[in-house]
Amino acid sequence: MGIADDLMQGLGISDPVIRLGVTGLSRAGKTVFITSLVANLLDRGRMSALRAAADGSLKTAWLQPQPDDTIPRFDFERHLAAMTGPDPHWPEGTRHVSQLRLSLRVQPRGLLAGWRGQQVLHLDIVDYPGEWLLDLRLMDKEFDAWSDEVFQRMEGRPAADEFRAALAATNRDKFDETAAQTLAAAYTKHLHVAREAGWSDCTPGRFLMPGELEGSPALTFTPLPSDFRDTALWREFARRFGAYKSRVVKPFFRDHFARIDRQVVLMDVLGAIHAGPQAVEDMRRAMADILTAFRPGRSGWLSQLLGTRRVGRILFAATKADHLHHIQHPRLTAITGAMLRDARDRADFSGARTEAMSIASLRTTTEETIRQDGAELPAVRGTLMDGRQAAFYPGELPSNPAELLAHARQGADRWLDGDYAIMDFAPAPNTLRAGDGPPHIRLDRAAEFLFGDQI
Ligand SMILES: Nc1nc2c(ncn2[C@@H]2O[C@H](COP(=O)(O)OP(=O)(O)OP(=O)(O)O)[C@@H](O)[C@H]2O)c(=O)[nH]1
Ligand SMILES: [Mg+2]
Repeated sequence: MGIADDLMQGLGISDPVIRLGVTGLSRAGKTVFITSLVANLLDRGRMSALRAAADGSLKTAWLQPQPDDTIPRFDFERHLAAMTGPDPHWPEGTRHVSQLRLSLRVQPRGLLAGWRGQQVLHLDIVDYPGEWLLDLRLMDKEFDAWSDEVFQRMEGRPAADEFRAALAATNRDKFDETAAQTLAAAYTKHLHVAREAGWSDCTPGRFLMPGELEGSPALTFTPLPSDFRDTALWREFARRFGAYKSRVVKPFFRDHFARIDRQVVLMDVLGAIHAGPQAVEDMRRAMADILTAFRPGRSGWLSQLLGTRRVGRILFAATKADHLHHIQHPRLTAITGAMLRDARDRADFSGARTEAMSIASLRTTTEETIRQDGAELPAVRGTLMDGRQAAFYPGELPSNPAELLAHARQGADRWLDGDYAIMDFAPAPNTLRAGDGPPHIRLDRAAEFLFGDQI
């Protein structure tokens, strides 16, 4: 680095920026992850696996006004107060994309360390829903093909009958805005209910999180059965589907996705296992679709948009691992890795480094052994959402992930050897020691993988 560069940096003009994308399907744990990561980077007492924190080269971290004037700021203080305040609770679901800038002052290591002064590096963290990446699949589809696909997908999913009933009651030969809104509301409800029940692929993604587009024509359409073809309703919905792609999906990829350097994809793998084999298979497919965004191929609008830019590292993190005793964590990681294997093979990540991990952004439990029918079981204890304390053993994950995934792939509707229970724990009341962030599991290792090489 030359003197001119040093001078520029002293003035804060060319401080390097790492844009860290945080995504995952709805309720995967994005908000809790960002809040805990930032809190643990500000107070680094529990970040020993982040090398720069352990060896002291990371001197200070502080929050800055974020640089993009049109993106809402991630509400770090409010979420942290919810999770670690006197009456700890989980933050609310997120309603829009948001961003936060954390600046880090680092003493460079290596040969010239003494000679080079401290550097400032900005970590811009962007929170966006994974459903918006799933929308990529819509881009090369026409309305009729998309409609067919969605009707196939709808089989066996909840609240589909109400949408079908609304369709049957619609006058298809005359386009009427009120009728369009009724249909869109029934379809959106179906997506929400399916999402709640553990289904992953619930697109169009913006229907679940409309933000300022709520009620706009670009979000007021639904798939239509083929016997609606050439009707007035079909023509208008096909047009709106086109508008959704060009006015909603494309700008997201251009303005947010294309600028990301490092990415974490959070996955509620335990939640899907609990929901059953179909939810696991659906999550596997959704993840495969999400991965195509990171390997867009040679042609097509996305690769034109990205040019030579690529995400350098992608972490796939199974969240909420505090529901399991640590002796089961390797199995959870293995299942997560296996779930992605096909997708990674298909997507061929020659450019990016990827890794699978099991983490808990906010640890809510302690471990203990419980006795049940004469057996000793490795359990976890925490505070339930109603305030009661409970110790709980969720069942034993299979040692061979292929077994579990094969079962899911065969379309089974329940697991063979018992169900995997899951319990909702509330954040544990805790008194943080000075210098410590909130308790977590392997958040420091996640940070080391994601940007440890840059600081
Ligand atoms: N036990 C445990 N539960 C977690 C953890 N992280 C998230 N959760 C649970 O998962 C829920 C969703 O977490 P969020 O961080 O709000 O998820 P999100 O991906 O931001 O969700 P949306 O914004 O609605 O898409 C929380 O309300 C908690 O119930 C964790 O580390 N441990
Ligand atoms: Mg959120």
